[in-house]
Amino acid sequence: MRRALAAPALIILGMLASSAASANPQPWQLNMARGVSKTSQEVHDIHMIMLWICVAIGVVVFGVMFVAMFRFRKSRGAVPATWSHSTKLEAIWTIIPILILIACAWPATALLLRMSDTSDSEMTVKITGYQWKWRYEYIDYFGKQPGINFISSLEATSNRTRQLGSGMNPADIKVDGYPTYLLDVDNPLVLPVGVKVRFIVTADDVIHSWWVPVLGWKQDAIPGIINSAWTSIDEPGVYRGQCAELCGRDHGFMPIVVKALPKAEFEQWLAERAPAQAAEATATTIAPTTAPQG
Ligand SMILES: [Cu+2]
Repeated sequence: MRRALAAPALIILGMLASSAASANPQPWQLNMARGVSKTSQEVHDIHMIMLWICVAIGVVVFGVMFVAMFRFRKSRGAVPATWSHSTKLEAIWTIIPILILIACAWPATALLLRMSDTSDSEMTVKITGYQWKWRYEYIDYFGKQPGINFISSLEATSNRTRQLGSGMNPADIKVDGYPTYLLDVDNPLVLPVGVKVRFIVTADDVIHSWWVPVLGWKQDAIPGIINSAWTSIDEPGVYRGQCAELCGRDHGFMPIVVKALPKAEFEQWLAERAPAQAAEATATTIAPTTAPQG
């Protein structure tokens, strides 16, 4: 019996451990990942506390129920009590849940407030959702305007593979051994590590939702409305996400990739990317002025 239980227990422990160790989702991962920012780790910790509170309540409630069912069953000669009401008991089973709910809501609300506080951010990125891709505009980086603005859409091999009768195998698509079918993009959102990044999130057609699980939040992208969120990523890496709001035919084909670089490397990327972008921008702004006037 003990041996029969050991294997599943080990598998579950392994899953919990692996989910904690790796940033991106793994096959059969059961729990949410701890994430790569302080916020996401706080979200994970609060989730675990709430989970264990619920488990404890479940054990007590079902425990009392099963004890009552087995010990006081008719075949053992149990006789029903004749009283129908107890104000004291009702007060107790009202007050205790209220206290438990307050104890849960207090830290959760405090964390939600911290998560929505985008003040003192050092960088701003505007995210716009389209059917079925994302646009990233680097609005501000420590007071400077990087002038970088690009579209991020599903990477070409995944896109070819998903076509009917492509004959291509989704399992062949991997980046560094990690299966990335429908999870990779042509232009990832590049961010620096250890910088408070404010995101302003909107959409240009229908409602989308920008969601990278390891950042610990998701934010709706709604046409005509600007939502905001923030993160400060602790570890360099490649973090993957999805559009999380059903947005039409290709909803499943607009993944999100965040590439977090150490600050120096990010600034180098910024310096290399900005002139190329500026050249593109000039090319497009010159065109109308060379056209015949009025
Ligand atoms: Cu979408």
